[in-house]
Amino acid sequence: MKRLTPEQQRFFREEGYLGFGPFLDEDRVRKIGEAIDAIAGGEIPYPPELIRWEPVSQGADLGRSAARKKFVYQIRYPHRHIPLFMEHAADPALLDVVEDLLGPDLVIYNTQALLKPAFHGTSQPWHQDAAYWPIRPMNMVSCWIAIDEATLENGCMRFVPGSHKRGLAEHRSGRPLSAASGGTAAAVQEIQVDESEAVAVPARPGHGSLHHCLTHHGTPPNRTPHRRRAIICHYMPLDFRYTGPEQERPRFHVVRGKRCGEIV
Ligand SMILES: O=C(O)CCC(=O)C(=O)O
Repeated sequence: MKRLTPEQQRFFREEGYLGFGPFLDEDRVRKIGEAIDAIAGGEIPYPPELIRWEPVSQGADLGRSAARKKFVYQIRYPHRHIPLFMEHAADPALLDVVEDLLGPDLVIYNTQALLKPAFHGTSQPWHQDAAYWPIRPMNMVSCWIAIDEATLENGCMRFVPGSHKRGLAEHRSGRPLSAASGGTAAAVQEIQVDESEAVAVPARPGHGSLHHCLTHHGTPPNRTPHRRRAIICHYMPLDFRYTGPEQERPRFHVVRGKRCGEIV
């Protein structure tokens, strides 16, 4: 046991999620926030196909940094492109928490920054991460950390407790995604849930939550003047199998355990 109490581990096993914090101190939150803004604003080079835009951005002048910052909702795989995000994903303090849930050999599946701009940040419909991911067994953990205060009003995480025990549900395709690649669906995947079962997990900056890849979760839209940014790392144990098309297979970083440092 590295960082979670037996009660926190039991809660995660039973409920499929866990509110946790702090993960990050103020300085780290500020640096990650600045890097997210610099990518979103086009101030540092970033592969354009890895940035996704709010549906309301259509017709906007995205050449201007301020306008871009209002419309980016997803920055994919920042750990592969910016050292600060690799440092974050491999931060021993984070890995200690994840090790308590997944065991000693940890691999990064993916990272992303998800932004909900003020006034028009769209919802992330209810889904299970495993519906997007060509990885088996379905035993992965996501570590979601707020960069700005996340409330129910501006789009904090919501989970359906215990839903990870119900297997993979059939998803339907919702709104199209602006750029899709690498074993990821071309449209937002969604499921129906009974919202009366859901719990919200608001988070202060630097705090957040962990969830299992089968847990039903989603976030409401942001209609407030307060933007909501988050940095998310997705982890899996070393004994994973990639089941997507071989030509699209990414290379995954081993960040802890017996093959730490390898790319597999
Ligand atoms: O941050 C959000 O809006 C949604 C996050 C999410 O769906 C995830 O971390 O899997």
